Amino acid sequence: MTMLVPAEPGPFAFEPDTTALLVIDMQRDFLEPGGFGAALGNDVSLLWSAVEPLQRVLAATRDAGMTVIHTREGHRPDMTDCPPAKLARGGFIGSESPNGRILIRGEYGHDIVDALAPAPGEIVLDKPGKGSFYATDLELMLRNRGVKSLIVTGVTTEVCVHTTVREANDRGFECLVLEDCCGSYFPEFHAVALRMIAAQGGIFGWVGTSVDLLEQLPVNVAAGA
Ligand code: C5J
Repeated sequence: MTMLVPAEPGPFAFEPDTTALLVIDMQRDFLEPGGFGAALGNDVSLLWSAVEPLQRVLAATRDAGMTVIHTREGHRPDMTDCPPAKLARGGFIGSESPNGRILIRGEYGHDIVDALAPAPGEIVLDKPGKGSFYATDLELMLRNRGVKSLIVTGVTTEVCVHTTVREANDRGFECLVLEDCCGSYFPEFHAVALRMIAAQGGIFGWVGTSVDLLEQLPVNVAAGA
């Protein structure tokens, strides 16, 4: 059952059985006041435009029985997995905040926002870096499940989403990035990051919208086509 989603630079073909939805770092520390994003001086409200479309995509992919993976950027409480070079430029990591220690696993702020809470059985992947493949078992899990394509969403577009798409592309996974399900503190970076993915014949992957994906997904899956 191959599905075709209108996208740039051309239609994205995928099969739900071999496709996973990746929801990257929709954590309180990036989306809510008092966390990492806010400590860096960003307007965290800019990321919330992705939440409602992502809720719809999550509902459809769950209905379709697709693999759903949520990632969380963060570190062990003793921060032994946080490179000094990262800490030096993100000096708030490990600091106390109203939501607990910033970007530390187990803290309230490190977890995913309530609106996008993982459903039972969905994979929640903790990662110490920007890329979802770096120092994680993501590739192993995808290969074990026979996943070939990824629908990529989350924040921020030009940092963790982009790094993950590049890593995935190098590993042979075909990525469709849903532009309305991603977000950035810098609208211009969001736009350019998406253009970079689809440029040059789709040098890193495809860029589409949740609306176009959802036009395909529920209808075709419900019909068992
Ligand atoms: C950042 C991320 N922006 N999840 N992390 O530092 O994109």
